Amino acid sequence: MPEAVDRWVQEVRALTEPARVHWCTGTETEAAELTAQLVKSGEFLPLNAERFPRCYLYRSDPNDVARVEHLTFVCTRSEADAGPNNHWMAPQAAHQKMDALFKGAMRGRTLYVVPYCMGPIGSPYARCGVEITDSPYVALNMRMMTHGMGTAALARIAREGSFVRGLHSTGELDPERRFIMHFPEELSIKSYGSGYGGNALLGKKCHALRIASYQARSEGWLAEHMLLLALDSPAGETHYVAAAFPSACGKTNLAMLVPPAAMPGWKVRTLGDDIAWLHPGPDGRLWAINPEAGYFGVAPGTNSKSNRNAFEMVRHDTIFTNVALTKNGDPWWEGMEGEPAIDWQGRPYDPKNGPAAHPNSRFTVSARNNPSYATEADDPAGVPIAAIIFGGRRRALAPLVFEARNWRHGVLVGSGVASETTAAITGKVGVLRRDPMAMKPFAGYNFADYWQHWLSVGERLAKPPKVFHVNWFRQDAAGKFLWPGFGENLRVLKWMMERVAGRAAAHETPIGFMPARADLDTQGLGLAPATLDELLAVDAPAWRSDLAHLGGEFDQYGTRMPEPLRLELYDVLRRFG
Ligand code: OXD
Ligand code: MN
Repeated sequence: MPEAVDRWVQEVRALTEPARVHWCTGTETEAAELTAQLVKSGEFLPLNAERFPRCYLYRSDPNDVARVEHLTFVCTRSEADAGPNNHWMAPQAAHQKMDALFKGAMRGRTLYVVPYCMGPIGSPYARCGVEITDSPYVALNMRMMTHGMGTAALARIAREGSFVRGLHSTGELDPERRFIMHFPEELSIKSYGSGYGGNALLGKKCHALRIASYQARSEGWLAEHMLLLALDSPAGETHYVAAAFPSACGKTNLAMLVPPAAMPGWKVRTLGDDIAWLHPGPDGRLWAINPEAGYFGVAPGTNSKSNRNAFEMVRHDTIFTNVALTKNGDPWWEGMEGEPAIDWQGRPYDPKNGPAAHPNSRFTVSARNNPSYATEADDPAGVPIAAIIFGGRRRALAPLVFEARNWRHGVLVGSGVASETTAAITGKVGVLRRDPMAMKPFAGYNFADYWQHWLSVGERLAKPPKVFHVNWFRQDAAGKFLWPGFGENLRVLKWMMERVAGRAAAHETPIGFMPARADLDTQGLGLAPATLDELLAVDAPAWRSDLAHLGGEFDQYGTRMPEPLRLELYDVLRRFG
């Protein structure tokens, strides 16, 4: 038993006064016991055992259904280190506030000690943490979402000595007493008052993104909100791609893409659907691991057409959160065939009450359930990245695809990512917000320093990946999507990989390199040439005003803003003439 962990557990025990302490081992037996306990207490509803073996439905408090960015803080000693991109609180004040909430918070409850590893347990790039939680639902989710939960992670911590401390209590689920605090300088997290997803499964957004991004900066790597996929071509080539999209923009769907019938021989295999840790390798390439071992995916919209792999993988050994039920006890959400009978709050379904499944309802499942699982995800060395893709959900402006001129321009493209908001966070849906590198909610430090760090990482890459930007979500004036999306996105990936291999044509525009209509494989799609032209158009006045807006965003960062990025922005403006 690592002494530092034991000491910390004793401290937390004295503060929170639980009735019991349970050190998680991660075994099947333990998981079965926790599950049985949740079934007994009524928190888990077993689903139809024949059609959905070992699947359960969990309903969260209706007040607690999404990440709460306005209650999420980065507590660095200096406010400027957290940056205008984060809510900040002084560490001492934050600790005081949180410790007052945690005082006696676990009375009558069990304190679970959840050691875990982000990344393959034998990987030098992996990092360990321990989450203390009073939620058995969280412990079970962490078992699927992380590597080596329990004994294996604890053994690594004993060897290494260091770990991220994450303290969590569901508290009273009172939104007035809910805070997610990060102390990157201390490698610690305190989360109180929510039992949901990214607020409570501390390995994910809190550790693998906010704390890790800070750690990565001092250690010379990047922790990013990116899916990771392997793209196999009919000629037998494999390329690894990392892609950053804001929440609920289809990262899981892209990571598990099923090729269209018109593209035989192509294959997409999944390494990860949400987070990538990227390291410059000794060979001058960028190497990536997925720190996670499972998916916490958005259920609505997942169906046999949009994502056949995901649809199949959630048919066994899955925890569903806030989905609806059919009359047969099967899980149901919008976008699926059939009818809901019971809504996400357990009421008989009535369309007057809104959607049957909560729009941010989720499935938690082990990555190994995925029929398209890429075994390279287990490689401790990671995989070399050929391309980084940025993207957002934008009705207008951003074309289907363009390629940055070089790494530095790619950093500008990433910093300009913007997307229309979805249900993954609380707040308004459909509002365009700037979400640089899709990391607005997740960068654990000042964006200006973060962009500088991206530039510095690029300097260490003799063979940097190509950087692209995509937009699957362009609409015409009537609000109709111009691009079919889903499996057909492979056509765009194909062009990118041909670019990487130096085989595909492109022409230069002020925003970067773009395919001409004929450079994209659109055979059999039935897209009107005018539609393709619209998808590939660069609207100069609209771009000028978008870049001016981005320049205004940069101004917020004052003198910390890296000069090369400003110069890059002027360069694009200059190209527009
Ligand atoms: C997620 C998110 O849950 O980005 O992955 O919100
Ligand atoms: Mn995410």
